[in-house]
Amino acid sequence: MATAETMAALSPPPAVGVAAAPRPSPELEHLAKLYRQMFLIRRVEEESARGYAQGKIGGFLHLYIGQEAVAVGALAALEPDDYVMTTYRDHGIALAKGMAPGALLAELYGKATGCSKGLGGSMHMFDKEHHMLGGYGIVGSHIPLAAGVAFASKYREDGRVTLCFFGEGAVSIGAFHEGVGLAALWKLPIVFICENNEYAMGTPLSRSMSVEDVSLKALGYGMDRDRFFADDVLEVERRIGEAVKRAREQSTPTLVEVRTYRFRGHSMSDPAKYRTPAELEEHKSRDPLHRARTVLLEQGLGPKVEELEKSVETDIADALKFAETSPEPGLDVLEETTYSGPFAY
Ligand SMILES: Cc1ncc(C[n+]2csc(CCOP(=O)(O)OP(=O)(O)O)c2C)c(N)n1
Repeated sequence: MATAETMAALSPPPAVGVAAAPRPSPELEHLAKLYRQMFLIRRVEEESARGYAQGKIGGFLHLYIGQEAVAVGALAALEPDDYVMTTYRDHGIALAKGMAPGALLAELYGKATGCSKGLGGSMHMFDKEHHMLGGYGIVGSHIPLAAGVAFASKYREDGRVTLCFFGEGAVSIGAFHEGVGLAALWKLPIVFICENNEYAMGTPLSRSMSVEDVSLKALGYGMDRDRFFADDVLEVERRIGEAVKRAREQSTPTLVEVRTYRFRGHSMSDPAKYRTPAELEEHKSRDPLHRARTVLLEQGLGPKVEELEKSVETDIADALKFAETSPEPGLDVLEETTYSGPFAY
């Protein structure tokens, strides 16, 4: 069942009429598909929060609620074989890249069927099949690694693009400048996406950077840049799509600053008292999920919305059951991944 938070934000779709509705335009069908992905991410995150509160999930848990349009819009602009790397706030991006909700929830539950065999947890969503090259816990650390992935694509001439997501807190870290500088110098097929959600833990951007327009950092490296709000998932797809096209066709990198907001604290242990309720409400009133849903309802797609929300609830129930009933990793995995196997020497 959807939580009170989701249901309060999303009013029920109007009752299904008897007359057959005209077939929606391809653009509306596409918006419905993206809305389903955003709704799935939000519901997975709500269930993760619930599992954490119940003590079923250990370690850290950084939720993506509020930022869904960034992952869904950006990944809609990719080809399936393209690569993605991100931070510890990785659940939404992993799902948008195609990871099964069951593999994600099982990983959170520390189960052997999780995407990282239950050994990584929330911050380490990795999915080789879908080219999701992981969430990383050290701020900024994956930015040079992502440049390396893009270098490999250029060297192999495989035509793939890498998307590298990070928060605005990473932009003052040395690794950001190392990765971005080399990508510009070597003209790598990569798009750097700064998800500016205004806070790095409890520190607002205005207290950590002298220039608040993050995209201006691109100028110092002679790199293309863009900057926009993530209220409209289709606009995110379009704008990231332009950067992806440049990367694929001209092998030039872009720094994109996407303005967004997280509705929850930094992690589950953060009550987010550094911001006012009014500020939070202001951002919630621009919730990208609500916006996409309103467009769909206004265009007469109420029955479709109802159907897809129901199908998400079924997927979530199946995924939760899978995570709950899966076995924990055995001691044999511990030895194999520590003393033998591919990393042993
Ligand atoms: C190198 C390093 N320094 C500090 C930390 C502790 N830390 C974890 S998350 C975080 C804030 C990062 O904020 P931001 O990059 O804006 O991403 P967001 O959490 O907002 O998505 C910090 C300082 C860390 N993980 N790595």
